[in-house]
Amino acid sequence: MKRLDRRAFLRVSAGGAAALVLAACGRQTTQPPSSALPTSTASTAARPPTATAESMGGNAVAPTPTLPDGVPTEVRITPNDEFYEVDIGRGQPKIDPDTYRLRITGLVERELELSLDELRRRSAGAHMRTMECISNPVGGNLIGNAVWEVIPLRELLEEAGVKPGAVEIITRAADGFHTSVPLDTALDPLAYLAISMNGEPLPRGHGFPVRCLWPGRYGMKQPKWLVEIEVTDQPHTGYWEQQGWSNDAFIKVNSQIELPGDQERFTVGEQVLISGRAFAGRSGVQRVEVSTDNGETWHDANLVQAPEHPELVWTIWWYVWDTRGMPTGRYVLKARATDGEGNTQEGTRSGLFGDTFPDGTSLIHARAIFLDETS
Ligand SMILES: Nc1nc2c(c(=O)[nH]1)N[C@H]1C(S)=C(S)[C@@H](COP(=O)(O)O)O[C@H]1N2
Ligand SMILES: [Mo]
Repeated sequence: MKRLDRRAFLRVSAGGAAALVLAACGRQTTQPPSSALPTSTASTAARPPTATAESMGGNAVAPTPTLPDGVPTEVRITPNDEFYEVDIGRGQPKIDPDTYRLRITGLVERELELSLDELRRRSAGAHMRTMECISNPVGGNLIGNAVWEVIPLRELLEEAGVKPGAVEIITRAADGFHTSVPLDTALDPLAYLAISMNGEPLPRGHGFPVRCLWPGRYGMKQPKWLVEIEVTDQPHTGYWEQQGWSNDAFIKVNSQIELPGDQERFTVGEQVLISGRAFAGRSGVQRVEVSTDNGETWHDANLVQAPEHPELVWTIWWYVWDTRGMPTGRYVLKARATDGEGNTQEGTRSGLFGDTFPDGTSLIHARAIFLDETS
């Protein structure tokens, strides 16, 4: 908990005495308890260990601004009909659930052929997981978060009995799409097959009846309409990989500003809520910083993370910008995230496919807003 000193307390008001709020800590659940919100009654509840009532200024303290509306308190789920869809454009297969079979073939002791009912019986319950496309551009929407009912792939591979010499699994889909991941990814206890999405059977556009959910990799490694898993001793080159996209497809640390909107106008003195989402690979998001001066200075944002395996779910972040006393004009807002291995987003250039080719982008998202005179 070394990071606690730097991150556990967040200054949400300016002036001589700041209200200090218990904020995000590392990768744990960070929903701010409502009692720690900086209302006038709660502002003394979460005070840094070093501050005393006297040093906080007693009655001379300027009134603490209340939090603006819309401060996120939980990790958001993307409704199925708003969840982005990417496919290779050969039409979305229509699979009959009664005759559907998932085949596990190749370097195994016993090939398996599993019906949807047989898969359902192996369900390990519902788990939250974020999916992002490798070609999601800076500030883009090719990312979504859902609760999926899952079957751990590892158990199926153990049932089939993986033979020595296996290095990868090739995953094949009903639309002709195919890709592969190393065997150790397939055997990761968090490598799942999904059969439902946000409480409904997997929608057709998202791979009915079965899709893959692998930890730490972009969507291109996670087939929808899955029909075959072949265990192999030969490295395989998948559909997008053949066209030059990354074979690893490890998710790069990235973040998007969602609020405020681009070119939005505020009045000097307002408490401006800056918030968005961040996502990273297997190590998760450990920090998000916000700049209101085009990257000159950075401030730690509050993090709101999933209670279970937050590293595999997007991190919602927020920061309240106190604009009292700021000059009027145009301000460039930026957000940058750092993953669990210490990789921090940098740079703002934009190249081919929004700089996503061939292995995704980690460039910083920026947004301009305006501060106008108080009327
Ligand atoms: N069968 C099949 N699976 C696929 C694809 C595809 O074209 N066909 N596209 C992949 C890509 S590039 C992404 S980003 C994700 C998108 O999943 P979604 O459409 O459910 O968001 O599915 C992956 N799985
Ligand atoms: Mo993708």
